[in-house]
Amino acid sequence: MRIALVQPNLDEKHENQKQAYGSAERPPETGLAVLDSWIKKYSSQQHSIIVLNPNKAIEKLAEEAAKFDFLGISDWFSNHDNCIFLAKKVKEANQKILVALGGPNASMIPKEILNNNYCVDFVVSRDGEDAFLGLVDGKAIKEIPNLWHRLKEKPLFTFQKYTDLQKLPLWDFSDFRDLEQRLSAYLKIQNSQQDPWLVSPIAIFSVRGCIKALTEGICSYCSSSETKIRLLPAQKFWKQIKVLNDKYGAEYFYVCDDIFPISPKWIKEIAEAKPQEAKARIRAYGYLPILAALKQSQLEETAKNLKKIGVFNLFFGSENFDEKVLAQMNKKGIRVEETTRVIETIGKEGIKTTIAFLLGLPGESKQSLEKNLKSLEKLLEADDFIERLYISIGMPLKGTPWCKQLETNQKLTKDYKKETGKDLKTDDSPNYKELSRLSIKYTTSTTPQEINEYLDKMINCARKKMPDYRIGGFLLEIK
Ligand code: B12
Repeated sequence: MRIALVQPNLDEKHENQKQAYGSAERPPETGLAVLDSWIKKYSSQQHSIIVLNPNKAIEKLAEEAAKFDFLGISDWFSNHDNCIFLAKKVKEANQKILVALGGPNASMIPKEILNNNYCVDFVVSRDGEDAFLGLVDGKAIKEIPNLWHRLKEKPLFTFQKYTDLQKLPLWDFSDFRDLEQRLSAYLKIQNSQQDPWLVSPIAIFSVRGCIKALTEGICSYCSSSETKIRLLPAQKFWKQIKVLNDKYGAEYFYVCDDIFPISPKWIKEIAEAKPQEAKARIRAYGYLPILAALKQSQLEETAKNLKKIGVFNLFFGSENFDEKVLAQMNKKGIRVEETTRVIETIGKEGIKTTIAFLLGLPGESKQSLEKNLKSLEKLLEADDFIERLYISIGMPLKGTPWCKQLETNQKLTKDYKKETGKDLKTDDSPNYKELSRLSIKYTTSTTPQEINEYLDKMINCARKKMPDYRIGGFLLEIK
């Protein structure tokens, strides 16, 4: 079978997203590389797979994609309209082509996608490896895991299966079109020793699943967490890095685990498994309550091991310093003083911090906004340990507990229908600006104007400490 995979670029309506990197260019997609390597290793058939270059006009991309027998598209909320446009166009040009959507957004709204878009044949929820293999090998639908289909008219799910990371082959970008060009900005910044935040790194991973979601439940705004934890063997983590070192000279990575330092033991294991010749400069996510709960000596040891691994920045989603606001999102916070202690301890090992705020969550008030501003001011006093700020207005992404809660608010859904002409429950391409605005109207005691005001104040406060391109976020203004 001739197979094409692609992750389209941002939809026009989401082009104002700020990634907090100097360039909007992204390196080749790890998720698609992983799927490609899985097919090569486990398929009984001879397939040819190409990962398309998304950096061209979407109409051109559709023309190219229509020439294949199977098109797999990686769907994020931020590129969903482009995914659907592509699916529609390829089906118009080639009625025999099979189109499957996977990725974080498709995983959350499979029914809405299949009900609203007849150009999509299948939706894969979460782990894509075995579903993709089953589809391209033509297995019986009922035997394919994680698959949404509409063989009996309405969307139905087969069964859930988690990929065994021990079985994961080492992946590379050998089937990516225009690879040299797609890696050029990344390699240029990396090799000229410029500020790493000028370009997005290549994503790698050591863990699938979120330990916070497992132990405390999923954060209500999160669209990507899973409660089943799987670890990549530490040696394999380094072997993967070595492949990327040797084939492409890539050394700058984004460990995309929901939480990388899940425990001191895990971090120690990875640090001790590091081969001398492996080269890695890594940004990763941390969870403050886990690190703050460690004894100071354990925290210091973990910081040393993170440094040995090559971590130069941990991203902490503090989100909001008002406990009540956080509690509504099923998240525990820690106080500014504790946050500062953790940031300073890791900072002494050269590991800097990205801090993330989410404003406009249910329960937000003028007082809580003020508290967040004061907290940021205080945190930024801690030397120069915070080097990057991610600040967003909360978006109730479809499929999250937060959005499901809003769907039960009749006044809100009525307003949403009036403004957009669509039913929030069945919408697969929500107007998130409108939805955020309505969430603020019905679940907070503040206003969009007040939130914009505090957002500006917080951004201006950060500007005194960091260049503009290191400040980013999801929705940066609301009317
Ligand atoms: C790395 C990353 C980035 C990198 C991307 C680098 C790159 N080359 O692609 C950068 C920094 C550029 C980035 C930017 C953004 N990101 Co980002 N990013 C991630 C991150 C941390 C990891 C993605 C990854 O590589 N995972 C590892 C691979 C192996 O997993 P995967 O891609 O999910 O693929 C698996 C399955 O999903 C599935 N699958 C995926 N696609 C397909 C397709 C088919 C056909 C099939 C069958 C299966 C399948 O199979 C794969 C193997 O199991 C995720 C969070 C996360 N932990 O996943 C957020 C995430 C994907 N990003 C997100 C967002 C919102 C953004 C931004 C809009 C943020 C912003 N404000 O700018 C931008 C958009 C950029 C753009 N131009 O499109 C959201 C998407 C939310 C959603 N519900 O859609 C996520 C989930 C984070 C979050 N929790 O909010 N991001």
